Order: sequence, then C-alpha cells, then structure tokens
Amino acid sequence: MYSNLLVETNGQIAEITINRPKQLNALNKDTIAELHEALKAADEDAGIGVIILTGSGEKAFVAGADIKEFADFSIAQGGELAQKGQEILFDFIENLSTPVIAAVNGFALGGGLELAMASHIRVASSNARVGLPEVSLGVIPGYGGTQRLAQLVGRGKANELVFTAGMMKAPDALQWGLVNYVVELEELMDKAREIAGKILNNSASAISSAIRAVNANFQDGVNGYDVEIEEFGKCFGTADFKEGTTAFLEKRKANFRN
Ligand code: CO8
Repeated sequence: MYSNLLVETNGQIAEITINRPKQLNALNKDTIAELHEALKAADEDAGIGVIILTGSGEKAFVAGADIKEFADFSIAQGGELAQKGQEILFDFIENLSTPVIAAVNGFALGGGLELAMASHIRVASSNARVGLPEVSLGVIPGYGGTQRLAQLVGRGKANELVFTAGMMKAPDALQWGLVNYVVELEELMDKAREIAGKILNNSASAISSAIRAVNANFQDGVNGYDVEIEEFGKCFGTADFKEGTTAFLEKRKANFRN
C-alpha cells in the first residue's frame, strides 16, 4: 500500500517504519505524504491506542529531509516546503489524539530529529546520533527544530546544537533530556512497546485531553491553564471517567479499551 513505509499492527499499537534504508530513510516529499496518511489512518482507528515510529535498518532513524529535493529551491519554494511539512507531518503529529513514540534507531539528523521531537516520547538506541546539521548546509531547521529543541532542552543548549551543527551521541542526548531512554538497538522496539503498554492501560480520551492541554503551553496566545480546565471538565462527560472512577470504588482494575 505504501512505497516508502511499512505499517504493522501489533495489538493496539500501530508500528510505522520509514523504509528507504539506502537513503538512510531521508524524508522526501512522497514519504512525508505517506507518513501523513499512515498517521491519520492510525489516529482514526479506534482499535489503535499508541503509534510507534521508527526507521528501517540498523543505521538510521531518518538522516534528514531529502537534500536532493530542495537543493535548487527558491526562497518561496523553501518557505512553502517548510510550511507544508509542518502542516501535514510535524505539527500534525504533535497534535494527534493518539500518542506517538519515536524509536530512534540510529542517525536522527535535521528533519529526522525534528520528526522525533514532534513525537510525544522519544526512545533511542545506543548507536543513535542526533543533531541539527542545517546551518552546515546554509539553512536552518525548518520543520520546527528551532522551537521544539529549545522547548525540550532549554535555549542555551538548543543554541549550541543548532549553531555548531554538531552530532550528539545517545548518552549525551539522554543527559540533555532530548530522549527519555537509551537502550541497546535490539531492545529498542521492546522498550517502545513497554511504554506503549503502560499507556494502553489508561483512558484514551483522557490521554487525548492531556495531549491538548500539554501542547497548549506552547501555543501562542493560548492560556494553557484555561485549556487544562476545559479539557478537565470535558473528561467528566466521558464513559472512561465513569469506568475509571467506578473501577476505583469497586477496587478493581479499570477496563477502558474493549
Ligand atoms: N538527503 C538525501 N540523501 C541522503 C541524506 C539526506 N538527508 N542523508 C543520507 N542520504 C543518502 C546519501 O546521499 C547516500 O546516497 P547515495 O548512496 O546515493 O550517495 C546514502 O544516503 C548513504 O549515505 P552516506 O553514504 O553519506 O552514509 P555515511 O554513513 O557515509 O554518512 C551521514 C551518514 C553522516 C548521516 C551522512 O549521510 C549525512 O551527513 N547525511 C546528511 C545529514 C544531513 O545533513 N541531514 C540534514 C538534512 S537538511 C534537513 O533535514 C532540513 C530539515 C528542514 C527542512 C525544512 C524544509 C526545507
């Protein structure tokens, strides 16, 4: 069905693998469009509660946007590329109702790190190398990297990584808080699935509300506390709230996902 992706369903987890290993899974236009479709389909599937994104092979998660595609772009085309990418992939992921875990299995550079940062949770393998090399190409991160990196690690560290175009090893990324865990490559998907399993014990509707409330902190002109109050109130009208509180009072485990 997809030319550049492999999509598997593992219980209530959709596992999406970017599959252009010869190009180190670089994000060309078609791959970005396919990712949009696959993510949208998983998000709209009531049977899916978590999405895991990873790259094919043992070398790269995603080595960046496909440099061959934009090497001769004009100012307008460059701006358009960044805007469209944000709209259909990077902002799109961040604002999905379904949590997305990036399993970073090697190089996550430029658009690749930006893809991991747009995901809600990041796990990396010990061979992973992350960085934003854009200024070494004469551009800047254009898929949200200047914003999301500063949000995740603070402005000073973000400035260093962006200005030096440096590549960071997995343990340093962990220490900076850029990834949540580092494990051996062969354990990477299991670690991502373990986190997914813990998420799947909980209410999907409450998690969607939590995503909206957390994201509100980073949206211009939006008061995150107001969004939290609104989302909190909405929870009281859900079947999951009824089930969660009833299960607690009946001293049993809540059963949210039948
Ligand atoms: N785009 C296109 N092709 C790539 C990319 C890429 N980002 N990365 C690797 N490839 C290709 C190589 O061209 C090569 O193809 P071929 O065999 O046909 O020559 C193949 O993948 C294998 O790569 P290498 O031979 O270079 O492998 P090495 O192990 O020697 O090196 C590296 C691995 C260090 C990861 C190296 O490939 C590299 O430096 N890649 C580029 C990394 C980079 O600069 N990424 C950032 C790109 S810019 C970006 O992402 C901008 C995002 C924001 C854009 C907003 C809209 C404009």
